[in-house]
Amino acid sequence: MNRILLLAAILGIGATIAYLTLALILAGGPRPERTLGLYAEDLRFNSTNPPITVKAGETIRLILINKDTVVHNFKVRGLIVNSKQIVREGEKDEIILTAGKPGEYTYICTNHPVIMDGMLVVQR
Ligand SMILES: [Cu+2]
Repeated sequence: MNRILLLAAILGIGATIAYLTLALILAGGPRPERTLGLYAEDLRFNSTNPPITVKAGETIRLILINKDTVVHNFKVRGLIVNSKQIVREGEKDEIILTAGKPGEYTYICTNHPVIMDGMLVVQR
């Protein structure tokens, strides 16, 4: 009887470890090193479309918050940014961005690319 209880306990611990490992894998992906707020308001990002500077290899979280009544989004030209969701008024979206090769890239709102554009600077 004790052997059955021991076996059940071992199986239970094994299942728990397997579950936690799977949870860690599913929650994986790059961990952001810092978070930046990006407000879309009056057809600009943060009033002036400021440069966003990151180090090569750094992962940042961008929180895009729409304060306008029109639809905005965020995209970096020439880079695969893992979210291009359109954010409606009052909504926000989170973008995890891992900087690759050093250089200067243009970020835009694809709905208003002429006036909602700034530089993403990836430093060495
Ligand atoms: Cu826009």
